[in-house]
Amino acid sequence: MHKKLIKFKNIPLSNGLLFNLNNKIKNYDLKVGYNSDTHLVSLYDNVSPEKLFHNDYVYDSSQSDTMVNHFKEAALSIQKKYKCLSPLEIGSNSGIFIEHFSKKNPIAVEPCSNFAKITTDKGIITYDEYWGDAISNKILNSHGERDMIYSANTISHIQNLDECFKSIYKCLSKDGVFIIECPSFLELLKGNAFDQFYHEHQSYFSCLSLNIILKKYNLSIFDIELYPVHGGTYRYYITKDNYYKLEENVVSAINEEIKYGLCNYDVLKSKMEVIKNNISKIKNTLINLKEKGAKIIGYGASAKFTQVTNMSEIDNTIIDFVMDTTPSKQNKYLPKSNIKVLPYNKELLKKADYCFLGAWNYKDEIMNKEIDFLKKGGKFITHIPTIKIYDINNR
Ligand code: JHZ
Repeated sequence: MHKKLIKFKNIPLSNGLLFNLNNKIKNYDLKVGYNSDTHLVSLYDNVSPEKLFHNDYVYDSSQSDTMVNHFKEAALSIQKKYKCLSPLEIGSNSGIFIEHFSKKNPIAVEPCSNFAKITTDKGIITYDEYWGDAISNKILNSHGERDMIYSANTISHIQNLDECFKSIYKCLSKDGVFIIECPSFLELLKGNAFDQFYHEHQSYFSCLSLNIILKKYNLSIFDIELYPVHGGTYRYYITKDNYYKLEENVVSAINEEIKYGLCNYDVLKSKMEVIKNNISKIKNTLINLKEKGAKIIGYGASAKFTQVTNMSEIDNTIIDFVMDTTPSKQNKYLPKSNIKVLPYNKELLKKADYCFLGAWNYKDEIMNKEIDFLKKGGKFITHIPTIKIYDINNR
């Protein structure tokens, strides 16, 4: 049974940056619901995938050292564990995972053609298509079954899970392994990371909900690892027809989720109240600082930055601009808040008393890089798990 959890009204697309302030923006309600049969929390009445993932897509995973290292380590560790003679990545973005398989004839699927081109330029056969029935048939016919299918932060973007998992089952060899990485819903709730709710993120998987859904397709999670990236990410190892033996850590992960209350609608509802409260606190803190004359800038124009500013009604009268290293985001404006994205430049930090850390998930990486700013009295603000100000003494 489907139950409503929370609705955020009039939210623009988090990566829908504007070329100029005359551009028309479209806002959509962001509706989050809970399915009491599968225990999956997901969006309903979402916008179409074509509006979200297209040839002007701006998110580039290679802009953060943390992610570059994470995906390299993932690629090496997976190749140590499994043969990986016929790897496939679904949602390859800038290719920072699949490029480490270059000696093994890898294949990539990436619907954003600007990023598909980047992976192609790295010498990897890349199909710029949405994952589903058509592309899985094409891959099977042209290249044969895959013994390792990897997908990070993409399966949680796919709206038609039925077609997605049927296509995986079809392409995966008998002894193949299907590996999904995506933020853990348990960690999202523990960290109050409400800014992970945005239109791109269709499903907020827990180990429990994902396993229930996979079982309908004769797929199941047999191993699991937790990584700190994106606020707490699970790497799920999935087998076809129970080829691999179930590890105890999967059972423990599911038990922890049940104990926390991920099957309990009232617990989830009460967490939504905490989130609403935090959103008001963020708004009040930033407005108070601004009223006292503070200069506030943003650091890292992540999708989460767009979400937190719009959810807490913070705009360019409060945050002067946001710096980001991603060329395709620079000199554009964040939708609705109208905050301008400037190319990263250390000198710009000198204009700020406070730096609002949109990319809170890279707090350590960024604070280490900007230690001089802190030493000179600058402060960072993070909003997850709750609003907090860091200076040189408490970083
Ligand atoms: P970052 C993306 O979310 C989008 P976002 C997507 N929907 C998804 O699923 C998640 O990832 C997992 C910049 N930056 O990685 C780079 C600097 O400028 O938190 C990025 O624009 N300087 C696919 O957008 C942004 O910050 C730096 O030193 O929330 C971070 O975005 C660093 C470290 C980052 O993902």
